[in-house]
Amino acid sequence: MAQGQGDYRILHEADLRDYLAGVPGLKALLGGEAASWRITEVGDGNLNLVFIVKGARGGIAVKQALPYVRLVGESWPLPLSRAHYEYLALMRQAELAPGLVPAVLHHNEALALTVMELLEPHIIMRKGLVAGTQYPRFVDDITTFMARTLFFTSDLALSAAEKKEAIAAFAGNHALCKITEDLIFTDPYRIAEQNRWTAPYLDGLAASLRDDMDLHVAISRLKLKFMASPEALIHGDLHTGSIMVTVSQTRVIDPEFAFYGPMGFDVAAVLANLLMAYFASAAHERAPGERAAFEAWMLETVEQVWTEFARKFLDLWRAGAAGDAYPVSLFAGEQGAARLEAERQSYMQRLFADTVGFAAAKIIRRIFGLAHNIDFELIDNPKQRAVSEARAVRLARAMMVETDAFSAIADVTNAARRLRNWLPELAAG
Ligand code: SR1
Ligand code: MG
Repeated sequence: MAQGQGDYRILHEADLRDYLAGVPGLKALLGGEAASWRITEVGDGNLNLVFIVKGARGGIAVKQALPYVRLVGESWPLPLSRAHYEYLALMRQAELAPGLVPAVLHHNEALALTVMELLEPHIIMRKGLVAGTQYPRFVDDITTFMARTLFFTSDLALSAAEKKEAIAAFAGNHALCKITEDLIFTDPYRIAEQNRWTAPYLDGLAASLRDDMDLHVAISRLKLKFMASPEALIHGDLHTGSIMVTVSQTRVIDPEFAFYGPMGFDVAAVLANLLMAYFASAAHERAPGERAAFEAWMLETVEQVWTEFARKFLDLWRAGAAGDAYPVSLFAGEQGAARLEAERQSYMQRLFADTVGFAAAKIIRRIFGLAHNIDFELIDNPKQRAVSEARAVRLARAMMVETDAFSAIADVTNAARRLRNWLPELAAG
């Protein structure tokens, strides 16, 4: 089928049924008559339509980009091209981290539509964490995904020409980057129409964010790093809502924010969202101590995500980096090997500092910005929710402004543990 820009239309159930029936491979995969296929729109993200389609033989997931931000409506237009970048990223991630992203079965550029394997019985990880479920495969899978996708798209693995071509291939995804630049790195620190928080309890904290110049300097440095550090192909939105899990499988979905950016932003997204799940956990308890084992697992997981990621990334580097950075010819002999190893360690220390700062930014945006997460939102009692959020913000502010005090991942988990029962002073309700 010819795919011109003018061919775009928002697919409703009947159009989607006809469309899928016209794609031979999909028709066969679904099986039976098209009229009998069960089609359900299940999208609960902020941007797109997502349909699950089930036939007599099998099922598929269909994602279509809308020409606007779903969460806000038509008043906020957004380019359909994000579906193209998501498709590109999914294909690249599938090569680099096989089995850790959903298989793409079909893509239509003009309709901004991608058909993927149906992940079943997987659920969105964030929902599982709210329920207090532990995921034993998660650390190994997510660290393999991050180490491999970040290392192999960086200058450590690519030639300079390959890297620049790859940056260019994603450079057009700037509208999605701009969402991040505004919603994460700017709006929570100023008056912005779309900001919201648990009022009135966090009114004082929201106001203090707007006056805190140390924080404004720190977030601005992070924003610049996000805008001007094309280190690797990053997922760009790697929170626990972009990860689907069972206890034995992990799949990373939704890379529509992908571009060449700072590696720490992806690692931070994972850590920040685990930390928020940890701080929300106390308020999801039905009896005191009920979730103690889950919370201990959460903090262990935070530690292991960093340590395993760093170990795997360094192993890939040591195994032989074919990229143009750090030319082998400059590090010959025993002395060269020792200096290169020292350099690898300082590279990881810088990456850790970036990760700590970005994780703080990710936490603050979910508490004061436009897009919140169900870890906190499902806490019905607003005062209890505000207490959990204030604990997370206290940690985040320290991580962003006193980043040097967090030189190892245990510094982060110890601080989180200390804040577990801290009682913040909240504005009166
Ligand atoms: C307007 S989009 C809001 C958020 O949803 C996505 O998942 C990204 O996190 C984005 O910042
Ligand atoms: Mg998403």
